[in-house]
Amino acid sequence: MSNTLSIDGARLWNSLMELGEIGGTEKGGSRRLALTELDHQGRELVCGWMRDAGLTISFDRMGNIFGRRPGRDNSLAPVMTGSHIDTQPSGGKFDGCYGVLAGLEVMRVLKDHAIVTTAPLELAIWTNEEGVRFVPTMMGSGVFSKSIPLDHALAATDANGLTVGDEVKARGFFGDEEPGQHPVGSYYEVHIEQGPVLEANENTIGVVTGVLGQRLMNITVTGQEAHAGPTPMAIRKDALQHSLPLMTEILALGRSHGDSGRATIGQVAVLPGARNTIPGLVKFSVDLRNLDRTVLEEMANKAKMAAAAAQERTGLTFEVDDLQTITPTVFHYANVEMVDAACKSRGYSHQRIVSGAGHDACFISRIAPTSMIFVPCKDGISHNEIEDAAPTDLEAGANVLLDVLLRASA
Ligand code: HGY
Ligand code: MN
Ligand code: MN
Repeated sequence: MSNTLSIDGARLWNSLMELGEIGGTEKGGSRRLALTELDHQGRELVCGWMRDAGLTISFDRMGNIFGRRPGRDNSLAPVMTGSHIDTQPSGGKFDGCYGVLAGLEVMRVLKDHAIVTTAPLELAIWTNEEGVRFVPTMMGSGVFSKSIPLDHALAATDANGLTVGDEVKARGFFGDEEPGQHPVGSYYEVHIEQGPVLEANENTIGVVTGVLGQRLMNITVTGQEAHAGPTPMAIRKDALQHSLPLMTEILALGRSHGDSGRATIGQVAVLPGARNTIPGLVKFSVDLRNLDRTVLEEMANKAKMAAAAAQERTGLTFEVDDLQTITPTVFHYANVEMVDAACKSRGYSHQRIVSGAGHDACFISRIAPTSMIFVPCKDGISHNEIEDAAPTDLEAGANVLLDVLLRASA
């Protein structure tokens, strides 16, 4: 494989910075929640770049966007790359966007050099990967891979009662294509690691072999609102007071279930939210992860049992809402080896790594041979406005993607 061809790192960096300005935040991050006007503006910008790079754009009913580059034999299933450009509420410029724009940069380089592959290439932008405004998470790729029913996804509502279906139509990224009708020959996604491993080991590339599984839940605790002054402590039905021990127990699950165990409570609503009213209702999110499917199930069961025991002990109501189960992912050996070979041929320092973060590649790996390419991010920080990455690492990851896409579509 000749490595004479390389991507234009400055062009990639400039596109990342320009996209990052849409929904730009004070500390240099981005806020473009899925299917908001800002997400729409980001999609419009990137679709314009995709057209300029010679791609033909199509959408499916989930608002997933596909940019297609024809090959010599268009009867072949496309080799696909992609990621997401929706962000966390206080997200960074690189999570997801790097994968889309590195894929775009590959298409730009191939156009610059008038290179035609045998199989067609496609660049995908998946709808609502982050699952912040609308649950379930990794929604667009989940529906595309038939892991999430389309109707369930389109009916998902945000805090204001707006549905995904309404918002996809309103933003004009609604296509007639049934999600998943699109053949995929193989899929490669490049992403920042979002953790500390590559930087600590001073490796440029992570050859991703798999992804932790996830169990996402909401727990609602119902007590009784009462006055904070006259109500003695002994007779209170304080939903927050009785939520705290359960939250502590759930977080401890992340530390007691192996190196890949994770437990996070990222959202907590305390109602009615008045300083001098005893909380009658608390609703909180639970995000459990593990590489071992059985252990993940054990963690989820322990969380549910702890909630049931809390209800027994306190007399308050503890309701567990099982939102989403994503089984651990093992990427395809041949695709992983292809990434590894590309790193060796480029002389990039690299290592095998498991992803703690979920990615669209998890779902796409259920319908097509898939692997991922990681690059380090500064201090391993992500889902944070200060998220940062070295231009040289971003360039290296995109070069590996270029080599892998060329090889896979040869
Ligand atoms: O939650 C995740 O791992 C991803 O960032 N959606
Ligand atoms: Mn991501
Ligand atoms: Mn993310």
